[in-house]
Amino acid sequence: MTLPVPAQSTPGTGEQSANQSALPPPGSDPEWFKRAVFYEVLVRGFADSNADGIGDLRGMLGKLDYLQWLGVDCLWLPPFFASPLRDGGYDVSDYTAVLPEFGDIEDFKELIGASHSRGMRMIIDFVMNHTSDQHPWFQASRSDPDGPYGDFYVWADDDTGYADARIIFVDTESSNWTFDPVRKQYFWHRFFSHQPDLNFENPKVQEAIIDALRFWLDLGIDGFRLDAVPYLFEEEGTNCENLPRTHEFLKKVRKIVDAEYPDRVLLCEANQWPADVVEYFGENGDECQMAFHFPVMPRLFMAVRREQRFPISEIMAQTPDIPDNCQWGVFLRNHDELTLEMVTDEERDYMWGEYAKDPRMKANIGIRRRLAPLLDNDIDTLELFTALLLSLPGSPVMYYGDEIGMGDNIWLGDRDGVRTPMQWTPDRNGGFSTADPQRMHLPLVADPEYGFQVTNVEAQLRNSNSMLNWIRTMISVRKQHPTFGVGSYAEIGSRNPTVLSFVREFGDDVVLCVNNLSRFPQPVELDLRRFEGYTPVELTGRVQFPQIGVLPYMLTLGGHGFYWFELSKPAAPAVEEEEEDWETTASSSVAQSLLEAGVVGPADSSSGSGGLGAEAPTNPTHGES
Ligand code: TEU
Ligand code: CA
Repeated sequence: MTLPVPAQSTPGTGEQSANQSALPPPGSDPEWFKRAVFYEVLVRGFADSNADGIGDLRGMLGKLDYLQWLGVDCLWLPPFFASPLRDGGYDVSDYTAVLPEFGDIEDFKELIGASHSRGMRMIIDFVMNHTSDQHPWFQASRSDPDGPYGDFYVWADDDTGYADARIIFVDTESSNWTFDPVRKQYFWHRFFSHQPDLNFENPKVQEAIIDALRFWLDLGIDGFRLDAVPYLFEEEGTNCENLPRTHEFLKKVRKIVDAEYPDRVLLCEANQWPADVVEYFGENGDECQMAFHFPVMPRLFMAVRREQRFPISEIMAQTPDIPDNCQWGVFLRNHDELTLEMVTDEERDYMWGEYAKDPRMKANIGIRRRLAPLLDNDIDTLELFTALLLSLPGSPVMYYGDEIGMGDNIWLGDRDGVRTPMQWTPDRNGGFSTADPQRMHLPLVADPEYGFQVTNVEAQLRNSNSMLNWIRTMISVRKQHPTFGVGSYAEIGSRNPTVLSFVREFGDDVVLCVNNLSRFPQPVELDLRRFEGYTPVELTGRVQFPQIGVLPYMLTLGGHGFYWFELSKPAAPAVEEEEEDWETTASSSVAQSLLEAGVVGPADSSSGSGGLGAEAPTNPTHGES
């Protein structure tokens, strides 16, 4: 069932011949990830090609045109390796084998070839911290302690070690140690007890992991999302997170990847505070090129509910600069719960109070809901959040289905409620699969508000005002301004705390972003003196706004409204040159802009009446003196 995805708007981006990559030659674009829009897509949940109710690689192959049309630059595939699937594939039982339900290596090769031929890169998840207890390494380690795999895991005679290490999956685990009846010892695990941690003290483990990384890099992937990297090494008396040995090993991996595989990215998942996360870039950018900015994510949700910018301003202020060759990964939601590991206890209670009114919405230290339900399916708030995702410093990482406002199912276990099948059409199984509905690996969302009958790609493709088309437009606007990917970030303060404003600058590409975090219309006056004489042009409609003068720049925003303004340099810098004292300059340009704003007529400009806050006529020709 192919969807009527419109032919590629821009010629040449259509499909090259299947095996001819449309990507720049390897080695020629090492920082592609800084300008990329990422899209996390679960193989299991995207499209089922063989009617067994389980999404698969060939199903995804059939949807690449849709992802290219949407404007995705890089796919992120969570684990699709052999696994008992007790943790959504993050419990790997063979690092170099595709889970048969998903397909095989040939399917994967074809998928990556077809993705590259559309100019779309692909990174895959790699779970190096732990394996499934079904992995042959663990089976050998427990049954033959003196054998070659005896020391592949972290074993101990009792469960008292590393007592300062917190438990992450508090819903299911009461200890990070589990006794193994075969080996009659305890093994260490930071996540589920069926996910024993690998012992990175053992060089053979490091070697085996690096071999597995090479296996996929040889197949042409563009990089890895490195899962749960803060926990690779343990040390008594520490919280066993972010240890120097962990950073050493990641630097070793980076060196190998850079040396043997140009233009590949390492995107690390370190759910940590900003000061700890930036260490994963390495002092001089010699560790991971990218890292998710976990702390900003929950604060977007906090700020909009508190209708105050401070949660965002504060965390951005706490976020250290990063090496030039590095980039943050910004996300709103992903395949996990909305994690509240990196907020204070009060903030966590506040977030649970605001966003998890039903206890079933809680999972571990977070909230297992999708974006649209979290924001009460309010289109303005959804657009505001998407605008922040696409304009805050870093590369945006979208989550499959959020582009159509998919709902969730809090009655499913663990985090499966946010991993339900993609909703392509109002037909059977939402067009995800032609299997019998009862055979779905997870039920499709079928509630009156978010059900696939109403929320699906087909319906939104047809409606030019749909969330889907709007997001596609915003992604294309973003692509026209490299500053969104590589520009600096500077917050513009104002007396109205409900409005978050910041400027992204990259040479002449200057964009002012103004965001109303409150549900009510808000006025804001911005100190834009350093852009005096610049003319703001709103980016979605290319409408010119009044030229910026020395006076505070007045804007009004609708509830949860936002603006993206391109600030284009004034044609000819008129007055600046003459070294006039401020008094006259100010008065002259004040008069100038009042004049231009038509607030006062030429004759009586000297009277200075009208002053601050006077409405400037928004006629597009304004400023083209
Ligand atoms: O999660 C690792 C991690 O750090 C968790 O804290 C994560 O941020 C979240 O709170 C977990 O729900 C990764 C994967 O994203 C997750 O799906 C896996 O379950 C976990 O690793 C174990 O592999
Ligand atoms: Ca299938």
